[in-house]
Amino acid sequence: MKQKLLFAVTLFVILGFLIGCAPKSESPVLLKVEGKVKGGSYTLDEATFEKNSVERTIDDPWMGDGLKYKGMLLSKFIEVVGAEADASTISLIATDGKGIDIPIEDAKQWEIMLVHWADGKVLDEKTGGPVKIAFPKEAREKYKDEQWMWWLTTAKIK
Ligand SMILES: Nc1nc2c(c(=O)[nH]1)N[C@H]1C(S)=C(S)[C@@H](COP(=O)(O)O)O[C@H]1N2
Ligand SMILES: [Mo]
Repeated sequence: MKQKLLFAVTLFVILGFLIGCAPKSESPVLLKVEGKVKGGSYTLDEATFEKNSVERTIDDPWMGDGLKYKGMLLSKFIEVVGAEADASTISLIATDGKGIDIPIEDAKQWEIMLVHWADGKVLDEKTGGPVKIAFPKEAREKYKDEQWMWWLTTAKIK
């Protein structure tokens, strides 16, 4: 009886160890963040991104009005990546080398969104994924249609 118990306990310990060592299923990287962030760099994965995401109905000058977009607001992004107190600008860079600089002041004032889902589906290359930027109505005076950058993969906090 004692032996059986010992066996069961040993099995449990070994199983626990194996489960603990199993490679974690990794969440895909959405944005590499560099510059003035805690620790010098930050890798924003999809799981963390989703946890901090919100949904908004947005009129997209390129894709149409009233679209259900889900993503991270830039104000949240600054918090999550740990932007340093003296940072003033978020520079977002796309795979084609194009980019946009957004003052952190604007990010605090307006709900500027890093979009990763549209109508429940992940943005693909055709629709501007993995991440594209979307501006709310109130910010359109400053940010023109041409500045709705797609294919964002890097952010530099300056
Ligand atoms: N990453 C990225 N986003 C971008 C662009 C671009 O070249 N690269 N072009 C912008 C401009 S100038 C326009 S007019 C629209 C539409 O681009 P298109 O005419 O190439 O479809 O996307 C905007 N977003
Ligand atoms: Mo354009």
